[in-house]
Amino acid sequence: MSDTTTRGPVSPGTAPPDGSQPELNDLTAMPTADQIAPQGPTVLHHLAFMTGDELCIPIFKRLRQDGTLYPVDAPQGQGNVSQGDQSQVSLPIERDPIERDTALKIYRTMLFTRVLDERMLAAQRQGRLSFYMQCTGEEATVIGSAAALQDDDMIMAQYREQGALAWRGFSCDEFMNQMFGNERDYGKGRQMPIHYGSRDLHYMTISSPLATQIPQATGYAYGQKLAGKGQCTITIFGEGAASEGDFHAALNMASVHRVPCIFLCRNNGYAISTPSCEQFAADGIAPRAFGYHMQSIRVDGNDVIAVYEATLAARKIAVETNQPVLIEAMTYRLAAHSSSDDPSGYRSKKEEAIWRDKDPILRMRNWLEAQGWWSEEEEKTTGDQLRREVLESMKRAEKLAPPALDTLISDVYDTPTPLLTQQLEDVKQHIRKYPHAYPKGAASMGFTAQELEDSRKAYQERQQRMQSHQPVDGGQTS
Ligand SMILES: Cc1ncc(C[n+]2csc(CCOP(=O)(O)OP(=O)(O)O)c2C)c(N)n1
Ligand SMILES: [Mg+2]
Repeated sequence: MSDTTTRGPVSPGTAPPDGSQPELNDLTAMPTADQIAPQGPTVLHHLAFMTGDELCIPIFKRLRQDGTLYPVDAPQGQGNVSQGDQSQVSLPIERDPIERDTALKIYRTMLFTRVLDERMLAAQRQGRLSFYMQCTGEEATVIGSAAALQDDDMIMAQYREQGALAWRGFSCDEFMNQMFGNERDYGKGRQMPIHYGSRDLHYMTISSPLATQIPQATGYAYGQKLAGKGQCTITIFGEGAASEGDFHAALNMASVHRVPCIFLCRNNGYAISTPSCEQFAADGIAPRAFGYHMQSIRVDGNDVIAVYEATLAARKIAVETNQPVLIEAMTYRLAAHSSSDDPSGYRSKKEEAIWRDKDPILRMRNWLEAQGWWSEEEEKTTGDQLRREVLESMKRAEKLAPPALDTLISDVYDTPTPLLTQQLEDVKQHIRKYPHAYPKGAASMGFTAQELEDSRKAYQERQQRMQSHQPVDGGQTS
């Protein structure tokens, strides 16, 4: 027995059936339950529990690994984004999926990101850099999505999305200055490597506490909606971060307040050593959107065309109808979690090999070559040129001085507090005593190379005297 006359509860974020925008907080403008077309039985007179397994979320794929395209299947809509019925939105897929110049720029950015990752991990192993995190294997998700946005849309990322920043034009020198924390680092050397950010490029500075950027993105997108300039925000996060409460609060608020925000989850299979099968019992991240009455799509994250088209369509929905969208990109973290991690302790070489065969860069290269847009020769020349660029840039950044010591206490208070000022003075005194132990800090305080050398020798002599139990003050005892 079923009853199809009523349907509820109704989300207050649901648009009126006439397609007009409800005023915020104007609940009288919201549709009532009977205005929403029922789609199935809403009242049952027998027990029926549901788990969500009734839904099977497919994966949107466009590109095979050999570079050929899958034939597009129905339905193909006319590109209308429905305001009223949000149950399904189909947008047309362009026949030429990505135009040539954009495709080549995406590919070069993917190559740059891979080269940067290789060189910086090597630099960390050589002791030149304290820490690094690779995007390896996830370049299609990160760069394909960034490429589908407008340049002034906001990006709020997690930490593995250097490719999105490179896409926006962050230079190799800017990456290096951040990683080496030198005087040109926008963050003034206060953060670990990989905490990039650029106000000019609309890329919020990375913050490591997981998921903090997700509710911030909802808030930022709300501001964009109020500003009415047709911009949106994308927030990118891992499936591990989606276990934080912040994720749920962010989606709920975004849906209730109808904000133009794209939530892009990189489901790369792991949160450090925890495989996704141990992270959640349900079918991944995509279905979580339904709990908030949001549109959701799952894409092959190693398929740059699928990611690009899904993000393009999500942007259209977000900006034209002020609705948030969730994208779950299925991909794989080919590298270790970070330079401090060793995945051999928790996953097999066989598993890694399976995913190496699905390399997103190789897949895109195959497609570009099939289009006649790329060649073996260009691959080699570009690879050599990128490796040179990264190495030269690294050498430049390493040589630059650190930020001036006084900046340690600037930017928080208009006038630093007496305690902070005293602490800075203590640091300086300590450096004056042992300048050779803090060569960069000492250099920024005006110590010459000769003075550092003298300090080092004096220190060594003191140490030797102490080891041979000679009095430090030259034998004079009181
Ligand atoms: C609030 C918080 N808890 C724990 C950590 C430690 N931590 C750093 S990265 C990470 C795993 C995140 O996994 P995921 O979100 O899937 O991103 P991925 O590293 O796979 O890209 C954890 C637990 C943290 N940085 N912040
Ligand atoms: Mg992960």
